[in-house]
Amino acid sequence: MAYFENVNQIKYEGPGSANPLAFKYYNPEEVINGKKMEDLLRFSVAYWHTFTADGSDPFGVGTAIRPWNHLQGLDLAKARVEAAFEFFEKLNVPFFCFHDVDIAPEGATLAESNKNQDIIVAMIKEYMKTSKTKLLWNTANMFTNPRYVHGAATSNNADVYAYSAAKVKKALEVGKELGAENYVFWGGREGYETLLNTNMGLELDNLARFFHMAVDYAKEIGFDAPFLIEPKPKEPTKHQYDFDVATGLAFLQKYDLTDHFKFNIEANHATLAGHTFEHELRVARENNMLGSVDANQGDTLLGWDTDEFPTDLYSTTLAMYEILKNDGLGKGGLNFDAKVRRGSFEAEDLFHAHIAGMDTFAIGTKVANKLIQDKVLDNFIEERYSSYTQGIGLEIVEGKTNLRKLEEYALQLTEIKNASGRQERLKATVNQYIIETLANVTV
Ligand code: XLS
Ligand code: CA
Ligand code: CA
Repeated sequence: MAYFENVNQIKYEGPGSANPLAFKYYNPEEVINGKKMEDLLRFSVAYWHTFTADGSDPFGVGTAIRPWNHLQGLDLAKARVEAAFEFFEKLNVPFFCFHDVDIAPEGATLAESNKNQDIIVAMIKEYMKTSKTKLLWNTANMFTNPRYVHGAATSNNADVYAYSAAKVKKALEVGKELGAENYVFWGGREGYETLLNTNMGLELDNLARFFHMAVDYAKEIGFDAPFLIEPKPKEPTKHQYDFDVATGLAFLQKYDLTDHFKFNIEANHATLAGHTFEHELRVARENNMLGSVDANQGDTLLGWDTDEFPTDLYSTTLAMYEILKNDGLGKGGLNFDAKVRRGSFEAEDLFHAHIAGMDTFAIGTKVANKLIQDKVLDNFIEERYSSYTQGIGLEIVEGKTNLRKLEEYALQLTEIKNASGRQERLKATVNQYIIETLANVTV
């Protein structure tokens, strides 16, 4: 049965195409700097937003019209798998991601939930035999069920901690079974609401113990996918422990976990933390910790995680600049952790949204690649820091000086000359590159 019968295979038709159900800029076969776009961008569909979510919000029930809406329980779960693989194929997307509870209904007990999962995982595995679409990452949802009211691996309740450990154990087994490229930990309720009732030290120590146990178990079962922490500052907790990349990194360093983890960076989480998307990517890149990306965008007028599909060329350009400078994402990818708006309730909108996101990243990639090839920013930055390539600057970076010698030097200075940072000029140059790239691809 076809779930999306009004939609045919989505193809690259180029910028001149008037067909809304076609790629205008994303050409999977096009080679950018030696790599096919498909292999460079590694796009992924988020199962939860695309097949599980229904468009409900705190003020209203779901609006999404989906061909599986009339089903329930395991029948619903199975229909979603069928629909998912039809969707992946029509969109020609190489990856997908899921939480345990997205794919299979929770049972009354842990054993029952695991049994439901086994049925659906077997079905997914069967589909994956003939599909080109692979699993970018999976994860355990430890935030929706009321048992996580006080957290999961940072709960005050040891029974909840044990239950969460069992969920992760199962999720690692599922990841191995389906050949997941990565495994993600997003700690939505790993944080606190008020310090008045919180033992922060114990919670953080317990979280680290939890991660170490996960590392050990993955090793034991031979699941060698990189582990990724996905930082987010808040929502649903008031303060989440893995606030941003820098905070997450300090945690990993303190608890001797840096060898086993990298980061999954989400654009909307970056902006919620008061950073730009590219800031978080840069911090990860500088520390060799860039694992994967949740590609979406927030809304600066709203204070929450809106998970919109990325359509901002400026943002995708600067994000891809970091990713290309990182020499790609390795085993990571660009996962559309993004949902269609509540008003975009038709199934066809799922295609339009992904096409928009893929095209926006394709353009961003082209612009970023050109900026890098032409060394526009590199040359400026090199010149800006040139004082460290000679004289006293060289002595500083080579560690050949000290406060006494620097004082001696400073006392002799009669005039200190600074040069302009030329921020506005550089921004105008980036605009020029975006406009020129668009002009060159337009037929
Ligand atoms: C929620 C997070 C979540 C993670 C996976 O804000 O983005 O969806 O990506 O648990
Ligand atoms: Ca995410
Ligand atoms: Ca999010």
